[in-house]
Amino acid sequence: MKPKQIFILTGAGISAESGLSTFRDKGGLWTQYKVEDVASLAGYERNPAKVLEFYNLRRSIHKDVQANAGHHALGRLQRVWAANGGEVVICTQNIDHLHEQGGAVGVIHMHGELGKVRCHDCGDVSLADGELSLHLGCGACGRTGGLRPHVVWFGETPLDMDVIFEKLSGADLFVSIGTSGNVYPAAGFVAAARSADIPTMEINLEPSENAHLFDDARYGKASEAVPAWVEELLAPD
Ligand code: BJW
Repeated sequence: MKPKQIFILTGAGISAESGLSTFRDKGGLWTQYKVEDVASLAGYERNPAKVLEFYNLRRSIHKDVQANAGHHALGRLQRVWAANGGEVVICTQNIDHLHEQGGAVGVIHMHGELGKVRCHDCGDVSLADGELSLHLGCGACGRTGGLRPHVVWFGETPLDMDVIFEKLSGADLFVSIGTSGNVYPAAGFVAAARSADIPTMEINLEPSENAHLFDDARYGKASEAVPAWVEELLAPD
């Protein structure tokens, strides 16, 4: 029988073929930058200009990328499932907007969004065009210098965890796509699904750290493996 509620977790691998670097692969971001310098609050407090430079570089790259066949296939799956009374929840660790560009709606960005900033002083979150700088003022409280990228760094609490666990516990299929399974709490979702007797599957270029926890797996490029899986699901019984 086909699943009704599908919970999909995605990571950097789904956006790799759109031209965005992953983190831990050869040549990935964490092989070029020190995580503790650019992805921790302590690093930001030590050298905010350096952190803003890192995110400005990524903002300029993200501006020009396009969703690939993997993102589009998930958008299509979500639409067809909704039209038939089911639900596909897409929860991404990615801070890009390629799922939305691929037609997905209600995407949960558990590690934040590159296109937004958050005021370190008042917590206000807003869209931000152009370069981030220490000279920008917060539209809500007016303070200058406190606008940081709206992303989740190590040691910070990922966003929307209540919704995530509610949706995950109500799913009847958990699918993990393009993530290495190194970073918690996302890396723990497969174990949570298993302990709730929810079938699990991973789609990745290669077996992830958690490969042994999945009931099923498909290994290959996201741009091919994801559309192939979606076609199978959409095929008549
Ligand atoms: C393809 C492909 C293709 C390539 N097709 N596939 C000790 C034990 C357990 C936990 C901890 C611990 N010590 C500390 C912790 C907690 C810590 C953590 O997990 N650390 C580990 C590293 C040990 N976690 C945290 O601090 C998190 N917060 C937290 O735990 O709060 C407590 C809390 C929990 C629960 C409820 C309430 C409170 C926060 C983590 C924040 C992570 N932030 C980053 C940066 C975000 C902003 C930015 O982008 O700059 O998020 S780090 C980075 O890693 C980014 C990613 O979202 C995240 C995951 O990476 P991802 O997506 O898996 O990428 P890769 O590169 O690792 O893998 C890519 C995969 O794709 C590979 O497998 C490839 O094979 C594959 N691939 N090409 C298909 N074409």
